[in-house]
Amino acid sequence: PVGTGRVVWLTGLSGAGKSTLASALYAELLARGVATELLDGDAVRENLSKGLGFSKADRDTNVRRIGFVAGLLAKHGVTVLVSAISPYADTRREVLGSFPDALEVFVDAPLEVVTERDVKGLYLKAIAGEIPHFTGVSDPYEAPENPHLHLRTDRISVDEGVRQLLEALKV
Ligand code: GGZ
Repeated sequence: PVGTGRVVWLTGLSGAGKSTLASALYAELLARGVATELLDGDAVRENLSKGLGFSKADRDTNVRRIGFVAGLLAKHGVTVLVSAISPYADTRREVLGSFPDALEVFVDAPLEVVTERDVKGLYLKAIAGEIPHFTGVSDPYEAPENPHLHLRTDRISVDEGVRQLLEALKV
């Protein structure tokens, strides 16, 4: 069906829980028969954005590419779930601003918590200076000032996060 699908844009630090929430929401939407697609930072960087690094210019290019693909999908009525750090407020504003009803979701856990979780061991390396431009450690993260949804993943469960996302989507 051609129509306008929603774009749900999850932004936050590495390890905050963006991918976990996006994939749980994706499964739930599929189960409800909602046409949906997932654009995950990791998968995008392995394919669409292969070769890009983590300078502001490269991150912005990555985020704009994701926005472009999200637009193509949304045009066909697909609910698009984006999971990418997308650390710069100006670029998020630009890309999200191109969708009439995009939801900006701040997936938030304090730096101490994500450093403690350190799912991939990246924070330990970043703190040791082995990864330059690591978001939250040696590179900026500009938190959304007025997100549609602010999920504190150190305080709520994945199920509760998904519940709030579904409520925000009104599905
Ligand atoms: C941040 C980095 C970096 C640096 C590698 N800074 O948690 P992850 O591992 O799986 O997801 C992170 C991913 C960041 O890609 P994004 O496309 O989401 O970033 S952005 O929106 O800013 O373009 C992380 C890993 O790549 N990673 N180096 N320096 N995260």
